Amino acid sequence: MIVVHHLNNSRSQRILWLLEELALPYEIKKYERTPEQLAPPELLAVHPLGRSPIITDGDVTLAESGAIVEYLIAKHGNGKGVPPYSGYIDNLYYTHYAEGSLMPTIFQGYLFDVAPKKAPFFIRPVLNLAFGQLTKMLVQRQMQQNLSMIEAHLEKSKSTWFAGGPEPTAADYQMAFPLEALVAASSYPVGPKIKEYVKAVHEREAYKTALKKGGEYAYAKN
Ligand SMILES: N[C@@H](CCC(=O)N[C@@H](CS)C(=O)NCC(=O)O)C(=O)O
Repeated sequence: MIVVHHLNNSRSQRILWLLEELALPYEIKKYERTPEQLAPPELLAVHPLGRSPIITDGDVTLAESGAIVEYLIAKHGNGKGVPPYSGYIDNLYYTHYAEGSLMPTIFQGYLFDVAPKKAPFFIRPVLNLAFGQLTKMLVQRQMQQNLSMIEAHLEKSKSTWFAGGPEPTAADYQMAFPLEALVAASSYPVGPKIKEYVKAVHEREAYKTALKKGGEYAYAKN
């Protein structure tokens, strides 16, 4: 039996969505974020980094959502979730880009925003100024480039999905999380194609079922 070590409000929602699309039996072991929004220490007993998602499948314990998505499609997909030949490169790129480039940029923006708020009140004005400058110099330009690239890709895609095929592939399971987070919880100017894409993900029956099973998740908003 596949077990998903699932943290509330987290990337592991993408694994539940995939498992529902593949119609596989699985078990969810739920973990709650601490008041500091971190994963609880019990996850360290499953994997040395103690972050979610992690799956166990027989004697395999696997972390890193991209690796989990590729493993589940290859080992248990029965041909589902595989891109068309013409979409092989797009699938490869967006599967890795989601966590390799996009998420770090989003997270950098989040840190620059939150750092002054966590500081003692008397140094907040200085930090606001410094982190505001960093956000302008580093994050805003990068976010604009990232969002334009994704918007242009979705505009030219032959279908709703990143690899241009009839069904979601690994690239979609990886890209849906950052895109829905950007739509639901950021002030970045997200383009119409990205919004349409997030809506299409949320309309999948498998996604809805995964959402019910996963519990608290703040980003399923259109
Ligand atoms: N690149 C990893 C990121 C894993 C990760 O940072 N997960 C977050 C949940 S979205 C987490 O466990 N955060 C809690 C913590 O860092 O303590 C992946 O895609 O699996």
